[in-house]
Amino acid sequence: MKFFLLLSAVGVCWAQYNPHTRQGRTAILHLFEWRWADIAVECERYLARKGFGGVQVSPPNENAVITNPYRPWWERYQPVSYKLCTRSGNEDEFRNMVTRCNNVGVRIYVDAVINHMCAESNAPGTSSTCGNYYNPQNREFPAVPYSGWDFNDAKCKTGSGGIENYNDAAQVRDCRLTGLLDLALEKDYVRTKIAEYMNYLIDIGVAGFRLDASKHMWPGDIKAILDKLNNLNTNWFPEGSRPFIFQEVIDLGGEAIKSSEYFGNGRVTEFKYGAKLGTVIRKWNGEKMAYLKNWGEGWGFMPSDRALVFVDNHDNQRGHGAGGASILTFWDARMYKMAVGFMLAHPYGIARVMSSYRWERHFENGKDVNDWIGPPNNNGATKEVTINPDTTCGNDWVCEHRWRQIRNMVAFRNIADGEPFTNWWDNGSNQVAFGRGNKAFIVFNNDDWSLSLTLQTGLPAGTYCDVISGDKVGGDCTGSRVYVSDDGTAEFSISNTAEDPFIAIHAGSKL
Ligand code: QV4
Ligand code: CA
Repeated sequence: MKFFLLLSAVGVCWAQYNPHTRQGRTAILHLFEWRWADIAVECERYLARKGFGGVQVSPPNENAVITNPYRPWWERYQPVSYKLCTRSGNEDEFRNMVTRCNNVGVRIYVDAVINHMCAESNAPGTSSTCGNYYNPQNREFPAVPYSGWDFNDAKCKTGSGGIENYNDAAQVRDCRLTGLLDLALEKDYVRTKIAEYMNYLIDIGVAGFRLDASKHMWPGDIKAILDKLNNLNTNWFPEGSRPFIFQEVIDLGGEAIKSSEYFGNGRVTEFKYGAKLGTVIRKWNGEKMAYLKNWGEGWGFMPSDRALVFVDNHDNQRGHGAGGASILTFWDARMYKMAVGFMLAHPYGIARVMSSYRWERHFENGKDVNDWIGPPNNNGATKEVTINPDTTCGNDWVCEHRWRQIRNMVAFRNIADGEPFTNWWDNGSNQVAFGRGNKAFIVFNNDDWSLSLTLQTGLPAGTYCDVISGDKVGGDCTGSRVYVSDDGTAEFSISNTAEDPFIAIHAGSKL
């Protein structure tokens, strides 16, 4: 029995489904557009202590510098080469970040843009983040090098050369996504160049990859690239560890391409999660929190052990990609905190927390025409993430991950890890509660009336600090307290007008 357990533990540790987070850390964090220098110090001063498992970073490879509009965030999804220089920093800074984060047990996952190079419409020249020459019209990317042979121009069968119909899997994979030059991933040369880039990052010490635009790549081509990857760097990871893989596939149903085609390669982003949770918390379409009782596979989501979940991402928080108007973001802070709280309390999937910057939104006919605005910057140079005396961030960095309610739910998820979903209660409407074994318990009131009742928590008797209204500091609670009786029950009351209409307690918040 012991031997079997040991074997299965090793199996889990090897697989591409495992984020290789340090024991007792679960959630991952997207530090969108952060500089490497800021991420390094954030790992050391905050993330390790607060129990974050790892960080998804913006693409580290050279991209086209776009000046019309001026330095949009999305220029980073237009590769020019695999050299490591971007607005986030140079190669030395990247290496320094990976080392420092790993040394405090926080992993780094790279956003790998390997489906395409930059858009055909960019002018030839050296307007790129490392200054390398490229000529998209001639398919010249000498810093890789790629040439005309390495693109899908001949393979794509649409008249425009772009994707015209998402019900045709071949054109989704072989044609251009919004004008982006589509790489011929069936060629061994192209696979090798991409694998060299990813192996370079693995050897530096990254723990895995988000594979951008995976829907636009054949699962078999992705597999052929992954088969060329090294094991993780043994300075920080056990011998034989495979890189963590999560593939960006937007599958809300009704298209030719299904998430399940990608399960063999690694995890897949579950976009239904944020779209549905937003609808429930907003109480749109007759949805209510009571229906969350069978949240997860019960809602038609992919298997939990294949899913990477999030409330919002860098695309759909500004109307790109999928999810639509139901997506909750920091702009709707009250509902957002509830949604992120629910996600982190619930056992389904690997959870990713979003950390954003503020931009000036300007809606015309319901669309934000400023959806392109890049990170806070001085003449294009990304601004430092400064920290205010109250621990929030300055320079227009939102730092949702530093909001008490979110940061404390990351700790809740760590403590609840591996515990079953238990003691569900609901009022048939938008008041719900559930526990995680005998480790943690959470109660929500998203109704228009107050909640006041006694619930079975499953927790040992004692006094617990609510980690939503405050923290446990020393032997005291800075927020409200919950008294669990010998029989595991406790009284809860939550006003519907509270700024945060939910309460969460766990083994680590017990006095
Ligand atoms: C424009 C026209 C095109 C035309 C082209 C001609 O709109 O019709 O073909 O010019 O040159 C930007 C612009 C876009 C522009 C294009 C090329 O928004 O208007 O095309 O560049 O210059 C991000 C942004 C995109 C951006 C892209 C590249 O979201 O707007 O395109 O970066 O800079 C689908 C996919 C999914 C994708 C999602 C957004 O299935 O994979 O759309 N999500 C990922 C990333 C996302 C990124 C990409 C994929 C591409 O999360 O951030 O797109 O790498 O659902
Ligand atoms: Ca493609």
